[in-house]
Amino acid sequence: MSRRALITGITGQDGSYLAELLLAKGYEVHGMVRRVALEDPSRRLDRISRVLDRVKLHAASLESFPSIYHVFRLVQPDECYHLAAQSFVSYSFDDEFSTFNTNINGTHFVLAALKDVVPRCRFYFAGSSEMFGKVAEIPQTETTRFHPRSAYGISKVAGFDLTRNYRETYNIHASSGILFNHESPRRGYEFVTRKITSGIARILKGESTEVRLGNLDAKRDWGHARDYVEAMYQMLQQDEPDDYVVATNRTHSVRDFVNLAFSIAGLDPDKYVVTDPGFFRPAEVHLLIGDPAKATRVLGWRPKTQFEGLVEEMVTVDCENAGVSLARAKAI
Ligand code: G4F
Repeated sequence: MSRRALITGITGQDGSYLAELLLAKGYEVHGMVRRVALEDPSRRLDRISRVLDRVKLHAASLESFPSIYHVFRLVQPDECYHLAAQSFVSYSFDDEFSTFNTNINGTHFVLAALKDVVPRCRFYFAGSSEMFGKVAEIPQTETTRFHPRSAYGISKVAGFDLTRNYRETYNIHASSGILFNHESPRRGYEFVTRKITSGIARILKGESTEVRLGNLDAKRDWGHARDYVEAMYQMLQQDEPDDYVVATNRTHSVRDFVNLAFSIAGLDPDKYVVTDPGFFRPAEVHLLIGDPAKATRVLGWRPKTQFEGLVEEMVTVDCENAGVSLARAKAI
């Protein structure tokens, strides 16, 4: 009988890649989605359109314990990947309250339902490099002290602690991935990488003349989401649950991303990129770079896509989607 996986946040970037991976491995894949998503499939289920006929979706809300409990009773999963969250750091400065509600209570509800209904179900929590915040050491590892700089980062530390607590207290097979930034052509438009690559496509199409950005000096360890979901899967295949850094061990500034993306499109960033103080954050995480040695040693995981390939793929796909030929763009 095939194994059953339940993914919260299946409609997001990571959820869509993970659903594809698990289906390819023969899993029966279930997704927990908000009711509004089911009512607006063309927009909200876009990322999982390729697999929509092969996954089973269940309406539930991270704000409602009964709705989550009901889905666990119905699905009886062997593995649960808890990816759903308010994941935009910037927004967490505008609304700390909803970020805490969704990310902390939501994680607690999922863990509590799992413990009650399917205590042998393996659990994955989507931790984040934002937990390191004002970094205590370079590069960051599983033992680096957390110092979050936003409500988002704090909420992820709480989720991480909840996950470890359920592991130690209730003997749940619960693991956390401390994932550094991971991008793809399926990234949300509000995140800086997609904002840049989709902005380039709009410029080439003649629909825009600029890309407005905040802090270009922030540095991130950027990998490809498709690679990172493999690490999530591997964590739940281990005999013992544990926590793992998932990163590339390379860091680049936002400016590096801008320069490479614009050069791929044959454009001069100085003509189009505008620095806008409105996009600066009240507290910034200046430098992230992760050491994935433990994930490599224990899980056999390595990033397959490097920074250059990631940027090229994102620019290319956004231009294709906009109907702009990159070859022609370069000739302009
Ligand atoms: O793309 P970002 O919004 O991602 P951020 O804040 O690093 O968070 C992402 O990665 C985390 C993992 O470390 C996840 F946990 C989290 O859910 C999310 O996926 O911003 C990246 C950097 C920041 O330093 C930001 O200040 O880009 C800088 N930036 C500069 N201009 C901008 C902009 N960010 C955004 N979103 N928009 C700008 O215009």
